[in-house]
Amino acid sequence: MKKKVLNMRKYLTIGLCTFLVTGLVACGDGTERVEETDTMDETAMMEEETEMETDWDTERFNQSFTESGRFGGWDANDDNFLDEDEYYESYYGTWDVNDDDILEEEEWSTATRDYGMTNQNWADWDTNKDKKLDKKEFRTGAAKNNNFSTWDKNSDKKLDEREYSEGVFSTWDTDRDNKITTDEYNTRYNRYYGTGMGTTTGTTTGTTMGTTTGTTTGTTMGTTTGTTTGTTTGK
Ligand SMILES: [Ca+2]
Ligand SMILES: [Ca+2]
Ligand SMILES: [Ca+2]
Ligand SMILES: [Ca+2]
Repeated sequence: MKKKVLNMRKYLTIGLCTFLVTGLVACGDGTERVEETDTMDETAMMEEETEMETDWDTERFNQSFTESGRFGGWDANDDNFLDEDEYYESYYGTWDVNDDDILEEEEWSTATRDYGMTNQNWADWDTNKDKKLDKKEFRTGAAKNNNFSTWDKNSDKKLDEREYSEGVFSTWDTDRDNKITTDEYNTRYNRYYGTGMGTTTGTTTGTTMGTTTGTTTGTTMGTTTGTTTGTTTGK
């Protein structure tokens, strides 16, 4: 018996042209924001502090210093005294007027003058010659001028707030007449201990933000599928 089976299947599937175009174009709306804030009226900030033209004596200075709250911030262990470590830490921060944790020559130069340290030589302080003072260099240099023990009136090796304040006052009162002029006070006090009285503070902040956001997305997909299957079986 002969059986011939021809099974031919021709199966052609042509899937042609499945063509998908997805085009998505999204143009975000341009967003533009402009903010201008706080253009302060500087005339409004003008001080009327003419009554501050009197000199500063010790009492007034102490009061101002106490009100600044600086001392408590330096007293790391909260025992109401500054020991030498606390003192030098605070002193370093005081001299670092721009608060960048580096004592540059310019800051050093101004501060040594303001704190009555005459005939100082930068090279003697900056012993590793990197053009800045680290805390160790600072302490060594400052200790030679011995303000700590001079200010420590009762010689208990620590400074209370009054000793500190009077120490600063006596350092700044260079002609020893127990007065500091308003000019000297304003310049030095505000430089080292923050904003005191008789100060004009003006802040002008202008912020302009312009933001434009655009998103364009295009997707094109083209798919062509063709399948041909032929099977021949002979027996
Ligand atoms: Ca302390
Ligand atoms: Ca600095
Ligand atoms: Ca140095
Ligand atoms: Ca003391």
